[in-house]
Amino acid sequence: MKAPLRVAVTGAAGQIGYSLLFRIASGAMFGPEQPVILQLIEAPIENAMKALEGVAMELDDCAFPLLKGIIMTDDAKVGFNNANWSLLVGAKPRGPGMERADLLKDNGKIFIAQGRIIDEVAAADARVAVVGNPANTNCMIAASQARRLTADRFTAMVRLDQNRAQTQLAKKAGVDLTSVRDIFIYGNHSPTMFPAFAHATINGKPATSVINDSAWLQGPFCETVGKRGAAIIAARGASSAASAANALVDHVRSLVTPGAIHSVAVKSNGAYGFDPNVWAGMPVRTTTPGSYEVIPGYSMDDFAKSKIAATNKELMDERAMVVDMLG
Ligand code: NAX
Repeated sequence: MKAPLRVAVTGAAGQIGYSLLFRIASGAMFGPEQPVILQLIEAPIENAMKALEGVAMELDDCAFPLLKGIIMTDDAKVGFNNANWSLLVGAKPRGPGMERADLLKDNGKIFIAQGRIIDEVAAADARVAVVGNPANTNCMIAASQARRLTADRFTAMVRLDQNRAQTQLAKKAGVDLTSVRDIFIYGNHSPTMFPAFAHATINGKPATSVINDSAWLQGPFCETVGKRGAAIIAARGASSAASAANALVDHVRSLVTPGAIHSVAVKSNGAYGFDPNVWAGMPVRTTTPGSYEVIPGYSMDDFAKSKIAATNKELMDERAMVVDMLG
């Protein structure tokens, strides 16, 4: 039996947490041979810790063979201690009438503190995946605090957007979604993201020739993927949670699977026209478990370049709003 992995999860009593923790404990994230210890972190507020106790009772009641321990805490130093993976799901939601700059700054404080503590107390092989919004910028902020851990250890999730795009292409083409490959998300996890349909394939052929409808690809396709989160809120009265948890399972599973090709928001190396200081969605190939390389060389036409310029600008604007907070 392998030694258990320590998986810290913030916002563990929230909506996404409620779908996520059971998937981790069942083996969906790290595989059926890998035991885990869940280190659940909540905000230091009474209701959250009480709700967390209920979630932990349910985890106990699942009798997951791979679950070797549960830690519940509102102290980040305890929660991130020796963590191999830190999944940063908890964040402050945008309140009514709140300016985006204030949201960025309020969350910035949370991610500065968490970045510092992870750098201090997490395991030597620590990896961090950020979900809490604005995810790319929160990830950049957390990474800015690290002195021991290198920037490549900090990733943000754009996998939900990739999964959404894959399904939309499959539906339009009338094929099984497993026929759709190499659909990558560039840029911010926000409506400006760019699902680069020109490189996607359907049954091995270019998606653009199978679908053969550039007006749909450039218009409704990009819009549906970019605004899917809002459509779910309008329909469900609550933001996407199960699909977001599922995407985080995919994000981490792909990052621990050498050879996997997938979209991850990583520190830009200047590729594809992104500013080198932002965290942007890119196509990556996992090299060794937890490590990856950006796949270079996809050619971008004028439409793609303009979409990437817009999402890069948004990321740079977000960075400018918090730059005085960075380490
Ligand atoms: P909830 O409001 O249900 O849960 C958030 C939880 O985080 C709460 O229990 C809260 O007490 C906790 N929390 C807040 N501050 C904390 C702190 N400093 N330390 C530890 N815990 C803290 O939100 P939920 O629906 O679970 O969404 C969580 C985050 O994911 C939000 O920021 C949301 O915008 C973001 N999303 C990101 C997505 C992505 O693709 N990157 C998609 C889904 C989701 O919208």
